[in-house]
Amino acid sequence: MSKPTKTSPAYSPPAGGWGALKSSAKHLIQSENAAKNVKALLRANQPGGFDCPGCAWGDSDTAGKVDFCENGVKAIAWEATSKRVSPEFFKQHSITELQQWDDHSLEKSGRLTQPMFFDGKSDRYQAISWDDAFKVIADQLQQLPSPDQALLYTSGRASNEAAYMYQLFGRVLGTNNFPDCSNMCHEASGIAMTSSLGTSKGTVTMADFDQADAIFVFGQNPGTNHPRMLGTLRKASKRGATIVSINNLQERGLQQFLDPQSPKEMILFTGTNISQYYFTPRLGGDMAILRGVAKSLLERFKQDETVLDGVFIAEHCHNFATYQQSVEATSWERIISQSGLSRQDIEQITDIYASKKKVIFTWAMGITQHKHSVTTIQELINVLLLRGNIGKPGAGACPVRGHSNVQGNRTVGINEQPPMEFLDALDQHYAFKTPREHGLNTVDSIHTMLAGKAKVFIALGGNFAAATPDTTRTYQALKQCNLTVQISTKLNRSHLITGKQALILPCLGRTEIDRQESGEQCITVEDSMSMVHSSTGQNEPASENLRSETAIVASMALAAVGDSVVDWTSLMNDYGLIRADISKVLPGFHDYNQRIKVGRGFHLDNKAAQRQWKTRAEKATFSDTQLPEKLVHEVAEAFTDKPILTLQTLRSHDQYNTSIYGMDDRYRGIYGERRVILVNADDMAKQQLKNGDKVKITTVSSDNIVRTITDFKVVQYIIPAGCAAAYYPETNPLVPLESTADYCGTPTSKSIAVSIEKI
Ligand SMILES: Nc1nc2c(c(=O)[nH]1)N[C@H]1C(S)=C(S)[C@@H](COP(=O)(O)OP(=O)(O)OC[C@H]3O[C@@H](n4cnc5c(=O)[nH]c(N)nc54)[C@H](O)[C@@H]3O)O[C@H]1N2
Ligand SMILES: Nc1nc2c(c(=O)[nH]1)N[C@H]1C(S)=C(S)[C@@H](COP(=O)(O)OP(=O)(O)OC[C@H]3O[C@@H](n4cnc5c(=O)[nH]c(N)nc54)[C@H](O)[C@@H]3O)O[C@H]1N2
Ligand SMILES: [Mo]
Repeated sequence: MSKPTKTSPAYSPPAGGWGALKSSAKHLIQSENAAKNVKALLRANQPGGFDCPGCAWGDSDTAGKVDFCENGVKAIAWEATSKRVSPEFFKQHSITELQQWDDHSLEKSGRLTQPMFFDGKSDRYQAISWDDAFKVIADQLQQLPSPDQALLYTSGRASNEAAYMYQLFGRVLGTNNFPDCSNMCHEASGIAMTSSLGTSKGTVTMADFDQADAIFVFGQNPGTNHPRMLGTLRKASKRGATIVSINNLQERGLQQFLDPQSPKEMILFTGTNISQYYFTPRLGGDMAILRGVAKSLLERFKQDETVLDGVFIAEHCHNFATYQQSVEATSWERIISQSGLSRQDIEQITDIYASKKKVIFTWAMGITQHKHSVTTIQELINVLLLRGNIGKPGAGACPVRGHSNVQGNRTVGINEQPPMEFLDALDQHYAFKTPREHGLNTVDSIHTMLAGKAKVFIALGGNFAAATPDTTRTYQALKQCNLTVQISTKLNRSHLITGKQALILPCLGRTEIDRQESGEQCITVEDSMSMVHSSTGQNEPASENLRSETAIVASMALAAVGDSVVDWTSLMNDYGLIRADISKVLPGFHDYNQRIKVGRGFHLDNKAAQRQWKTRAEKATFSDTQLPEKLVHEVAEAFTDKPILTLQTLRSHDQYNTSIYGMDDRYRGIYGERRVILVNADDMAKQQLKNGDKVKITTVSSDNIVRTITDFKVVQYIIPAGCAAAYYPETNPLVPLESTADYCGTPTSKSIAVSIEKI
């Protein structure tokens, strides 16, 4: 199945190009704030400007040039809309009524303007003052029999300053319960890389992409989700680097890209070919591919010693011999059946890999949301190690993060399993005793709420009710809380699935000016390449009643835990003081306030990138696990006689996670609807399904819980047999809470065994 790039049946122009410009213009106009937003866009990702809330891709060195993409335009236009959800709106619409609205209509209603309270008695939110809102939270927290009955969720858009204050608040309160979006996202990357390399972060910088001989893109759709990465890949491809995509769908952006920022390409309408090679494995087949590459390399090594980097392995690596045995014990038959690729494909991948001196592997959700994600990423690292592709220029491991500051949130302490050194540093700096027991991750939090053992749920951003798995049970869980609190910019599902009482606390967005007592503030974020830089909002706030996330967290903390341990008010008045605290507590942040003023900020040291290994063995460690015994469809066969499909739940081109901007998925040729399931022609024939037939989709699992969603339209699509794809969050009711990745608890959103039935 290996081939040079094939044209997608769905969309023939290159990704980007005039289509992207047209779509950007449409979203700017719909924001009803076009002129203001164009001005704002010119400041996106520029020194002194704001960090685009679109994604976590690194900034290129484009001082003086624009550095944003269609994704960023949508994110900014969506935040900087002129529409408002005021107290009047809540007078007009009851909670029960709003529950009937779809996600698109909810968020499209505009920016939240005022704190709102649902007191559990009427069916409506009513305006409340900020002080009274903080009092409600403090009362509820103080009534808990244990601080561990509180859950503090974070979505990765919060700034370093807000996230640091939030974790400090939780720990002064006495809990490590910090479920966060990364539990559903790149958790597996952190866990795998920590055990193999002693770092949870990527080892490359933007400069490495300029030097790599080959870049392998695993399980990622940058054309939609990280469009600025396409600019980087385009540049690499133009200078002759080989780009290889491994993805079960033939994503348009990975095939051809016409850079809207290149006038020449735009006028001549000639895009750049991105991937020279494109392989389409079955869902969950990547570990088997990588194992195949390792097996082939080890076989070739017998004839040609230069195939492996023997000096690097001898000097820097641990456990090679055991790994070698483990690879030898894996049969080709198993590798081929599990990967869904042929032996020739795998040999071809090995040819490319072995012929290049400097190689980068990037990956995202197609790798991290499977049952065996941690071992798959360990195998990615194993293959990199075999040829010394860690810790040299132009080579390395690059987990491409999602939310624009999800990496920074972890760095500053949003972690339900915090490192002991970090807690020790907090104890020392603030003179209190941090809780030491591990807290709850996202899925465990839902179980705990369901069991009635967590009663106050606070969310710093995000849309927990919609983003999490097993929707029916998640709703039940949230409803059992005494209080749910959402710190948000826009109305979403999580405001409507309430505890006995609920609060909506409206906050400033990234694009807005943040004024505190000491003057206008900047915040800081960290991108996927560990660059920390500042971000300064440019727009006037959507309402004068909004507060910054940092100020909301500080006021909540002051009301709930007082100021005997931390002087919340001073920190809130001047974020420079928060950064000064961070620089004392966390390594790598010395002179934080000074260094963010220079250029594009500073790079956080990555020991693995310098070939220093903070692993147990103090070496880069080969992981010797075997391929999974069975993939999900094989496990599911025991529970049903019906034909089984493995379903991946993914993003369309017109959404940002649970924020649905529109109903089109341009690059996949789907327009005007989201309730679709992409199925292979043979699978359709087997079940006598025609294009456009309506089906219900049911999870196949061993428990007695029925998980069904209905009224989905079948779309015939080029996808490996036995695999299917449909959009998130509509499909979240299908993901069992119990179906999580080994060692990291991430819901297996990219491999759910389902059956489909015509309705
Ligand atoms: N516009 C926009 N930008 C975003 C987001 C958004 O929703 N919209 N979300 C942000 C966030 S939080 C994140 S985490 C990232 C997500 O970025 P992505 O990881 O690109 O997101 P998904 O849409 O989930 O796409 C998964 C890709 O992996 C492929 N895939 C699925 N399973 C497998 C597999 O088993 N093997 C292989 N090889 N491929 C597989 C799918 O076909 C798809 O191309 O994007 C961030 N940026
Ligand atoms: N089935 C399935 N489920 C998934 C995934 C999948 O691929 N498939 N992906 C998972 C992944 S990778 C992730 S990261 C999670 C995402 O989970 P979350 O991060 O919880 O969800 P989002 O949809 O990004 O959150 C959107 C909301 O954030 C609020 N918001 C936007 N900007 C700001 C801001 O600046 N500040 C504040 N306070 N609020 C703001 C708005 O109110 C908006 O409604 O979902 C996960 N769930
Ligand atoms: Mo994510």
